[in-house]
Amino acid sequence: MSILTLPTTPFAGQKPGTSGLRKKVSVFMQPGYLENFVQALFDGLEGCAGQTLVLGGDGRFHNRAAVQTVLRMAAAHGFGRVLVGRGGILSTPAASAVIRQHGAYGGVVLSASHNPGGPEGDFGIKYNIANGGPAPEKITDGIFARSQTISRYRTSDAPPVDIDRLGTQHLEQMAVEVIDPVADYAALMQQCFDFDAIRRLFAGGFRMRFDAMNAVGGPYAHAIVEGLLGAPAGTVVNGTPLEDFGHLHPDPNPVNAEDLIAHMSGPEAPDFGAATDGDADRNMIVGRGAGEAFAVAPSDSLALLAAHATLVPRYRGGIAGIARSMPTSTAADRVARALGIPCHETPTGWKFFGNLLDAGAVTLCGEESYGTGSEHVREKDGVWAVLFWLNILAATGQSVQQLVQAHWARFGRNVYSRHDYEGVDSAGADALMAALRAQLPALAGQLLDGRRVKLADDFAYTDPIDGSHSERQGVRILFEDGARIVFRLSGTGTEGATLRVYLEAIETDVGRHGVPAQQALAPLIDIAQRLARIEAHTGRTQPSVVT
Ligand code: G16
Repeated sequence: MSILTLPTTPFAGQKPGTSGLRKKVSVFMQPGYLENFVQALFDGLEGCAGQTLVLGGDGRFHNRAAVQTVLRMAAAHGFGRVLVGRGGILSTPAASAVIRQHGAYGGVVLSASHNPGGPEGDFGIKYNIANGGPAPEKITDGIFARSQTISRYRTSDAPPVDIDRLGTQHLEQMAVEVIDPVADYAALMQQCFDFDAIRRLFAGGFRMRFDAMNAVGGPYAHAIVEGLLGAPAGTVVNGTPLEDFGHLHPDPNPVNAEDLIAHMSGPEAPDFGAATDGDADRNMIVGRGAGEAFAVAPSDSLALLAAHATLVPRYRGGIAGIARSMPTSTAADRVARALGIPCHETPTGWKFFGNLLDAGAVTLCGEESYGTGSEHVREKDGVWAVLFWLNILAATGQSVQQLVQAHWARFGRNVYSRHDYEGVDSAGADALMAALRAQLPALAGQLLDGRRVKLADDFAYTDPIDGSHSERQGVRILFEDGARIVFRLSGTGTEGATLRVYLEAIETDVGRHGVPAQQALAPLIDIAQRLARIEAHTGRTQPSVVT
């Protein structure tokens, strides 16, 4: 065991409140940088001696080296056992499942989620607590505070562990158990869904394209979709995790997953398309439309899963409630009303769902950012969402498009879009938000292009379970007709600032459900650009990504 000195400058710029640290690989490779975070983390974990830690990542560049660093430091801090996914691989939801299943003290997940990987890309580390969910703010704030003051770290001098060999080895006194990264997770999925029905669906010729984007969803999709569910070989594409994701940006949306969209267009398109992101917690669902792909908006996906939940064995008895992040459309609220269950509105970030899930107050959760999940783990879960859709498709015999259109006909359509202005100057973005906040008191009751503002505020949230309070979670402008515009700055980017503008309008006229979202939302887009003076503050006339 050694006690080594950290470089004098601690890591800088972790945003307090984010669930982990995400930076360029080059930043993470600075001597002592990762060690600083891990020491600050372990210093705050009381009673971890003798306990079990779960460890794995999404396989991106630097994953293997970081696994060894964390293993050595865990041994020096007296952990009794570390469960590490073979090859250092564990998807974020699988890590959550393993933590819960094995009663672990917590878990370290190495991932920068949907951010690009490779030597020029991003790396990240996050800590999950014993319930399997992201560490709450009091833990992440503590890590950050300690990281600024510590000057040493404790590590083992033992040689690297062979993380490609299943079974138990020892690093000093600590047992290192290399586990199959898929096994526990696949068992959990079989408890959730009607695998027989989905198997029959595939056996009947149903065709699917699962694009794992060269990221960590691949091994799970291969084992479950092609293995356990009998989908033909080739159903899963880009299914081997690559250190640089094969230069793909593993953030499944119609822009980054354009190859999937292309395959879902045209007469040869399979029946169902799906993609997962870098660490397989996000998902995108795509159906086959009339000659073109039919991409399901994540907010609609959450609402539709909730409306059909009783078709799925795990949720056969009904769901207790739904939670969605504030910028996510209110489509789920309509379903909740119809089911007579609560729908909670939380700030952006999966960690805000944890208390509600632990308390049994909600069963399903979702976010506009392609994240959907349930009480089965404490993370959003991309492969679970895809299996949920497959279960519904098998149970109803309908297509994705038929299901969504029927949903809109019953509940109305929440036409939705997100406009991202990526990599803008941080000072300009901050000034934009400050100017918007300053306008809020005067906005209520105003008529903007014929729409009356019902409420304009900066979203604040009090957790109904533990009373913790979060402020300044995004500017929202709610109109009397149900339309909404939300502005917030991303918490996950690593370059400059990203302004997100979320736009939503309610369409109850079935005859207008086919109008393209950008067209239907044009008046709101115009209001948003004017109100926030986006061009003046950012120099941008157009968003960089529209989803
Ligand atoms: C993370 C959180 C998500 C959240 C997203 C927001 O996603 O886990 O719950 O919706 O950040 O991102 P942004 O602040 O950029 O809008 P992930 O997939 O990066 O872990």
